Amino acid sequence: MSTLKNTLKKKIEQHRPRTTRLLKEYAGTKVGEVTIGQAIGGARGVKMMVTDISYLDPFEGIRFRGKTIPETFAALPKVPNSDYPYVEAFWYFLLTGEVPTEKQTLEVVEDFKKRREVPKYVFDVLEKMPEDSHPMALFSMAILSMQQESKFVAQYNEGMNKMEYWDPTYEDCTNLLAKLPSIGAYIYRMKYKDGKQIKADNKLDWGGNFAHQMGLDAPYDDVARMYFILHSDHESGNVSAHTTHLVASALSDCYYSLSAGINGLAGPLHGLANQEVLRWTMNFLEKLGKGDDYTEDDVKKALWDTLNSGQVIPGYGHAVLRKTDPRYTSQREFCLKHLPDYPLFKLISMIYKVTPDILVEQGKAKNPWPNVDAQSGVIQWYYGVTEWDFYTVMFGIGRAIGVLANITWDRALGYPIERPKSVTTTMLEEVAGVSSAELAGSAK
Ligand code: CMX
Repeated sequence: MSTLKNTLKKKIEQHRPRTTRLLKEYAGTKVGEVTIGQAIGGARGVKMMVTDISYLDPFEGIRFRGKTIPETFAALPKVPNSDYPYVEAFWYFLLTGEVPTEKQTLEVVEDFKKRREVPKYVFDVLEKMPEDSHPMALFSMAILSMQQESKFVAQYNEGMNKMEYWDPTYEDCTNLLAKLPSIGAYIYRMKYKDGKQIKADNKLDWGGNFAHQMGLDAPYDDVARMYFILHSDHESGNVSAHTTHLVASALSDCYYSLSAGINGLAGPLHGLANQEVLRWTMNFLEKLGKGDDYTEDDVKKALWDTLNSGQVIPGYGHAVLRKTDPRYTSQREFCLKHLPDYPLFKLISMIYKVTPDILVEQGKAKNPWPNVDAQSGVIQWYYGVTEWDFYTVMFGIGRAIGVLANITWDRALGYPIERPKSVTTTMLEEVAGVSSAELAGSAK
């Protein structure tokens, strides 16, 4: 058994009694109350999921296994001659909560390489899809097409003890994760580079090989590592993480579950916002027609036009965060180091300067600050990835790290099928002490 799997096994055995005790002795203890606002309003803030892999504080932002983003980057072993860590080390860290040594990391790097090869039929499926399919539809389809590879399903069908579920889930998740960068790069080159594909380089790590197969030189390998780690996990309630968890809770395997999570990430209020940010910005420049000769007032007017036409400003606001997203800050720091004078970065910075005040003045958004998506596209653009409808695929490759680690733990701790309760509008009116007859009267 690999060091990672063995460490994970020990961690699972240590953890199980904690969950069992809470369930046996404290199942009736209240965690919070649910209001009518939460029942109608997307369950915002309802504490009804458990994960130890990351935690999102509204003001501080994300911590992975207790570490902030800068602490995470500083702690993990780095790829030689790179500023960023091995993504494989991060996978080890998310799964076990332990920072791996260099040796343990390289063991995972080698394990991923062995699992990297994508079955040919996946590419056949992609090639048969309509030419104008969105890259996210292709990505989701590619993941789903591998479902019959599931070791979990094979062992389940043979008859497997519930305590063993985590083992084939771990195997499935690792097999799937190892292939995702090659699938993403294939989609990119199939759609935008005349289908001229680049073979994987087995000397390279997961992030480095993605850059290689995309056809992009250093430091894009570091951009990829940074991007994947930053987008990995954002606790459990966001649409992609929650969907993956929900589908997996029916004991659907990781191919079904991740494909579903990716479909949720493809929505413009979630992961697709990163493509929307670039689309908004390029539209702004095109409509203005003055090249880089714009003023703060031009930007303000365009933002107000967006709001006044009933649309959202992409890349701003968040369901949990109430401050600038540290994932935004981390990418901004990258830009300040590598592309401080790049005109598009200056425009993104100007939007950052003026947008929060405008959203506050409008008075609707609870959080006027930027999220991760406001700052990611400019980096891609700078390094030549200007096809913005591909951006969410890269978000999805990163997000897979977090959600696959989570469903492995879901199986390890025996979390049951998820099934919250719905009520009717009349029931809510009864709780509120109002009647719909009054409303019908006032509408006359
Ligand atoms: N621009 C304009 N209006 C916004 C806004 C924004 N950026 N953010 C929130 N609002 C509006 C909401 O649409 C809502 O309006 P209504 O009352 O008319 O329905 C109101 O402000 C209150 O919303 P909220 O409680 O502040 O935000 P929610 O938790 O409902 O939604 C989010 C959060 C992210 C969907 C929302 O802020 C948004 O639409 N942002 C723009 C899209 C975006 O950047 N999404 C990416 C989020 C990060 C990610 O998942 O990748």
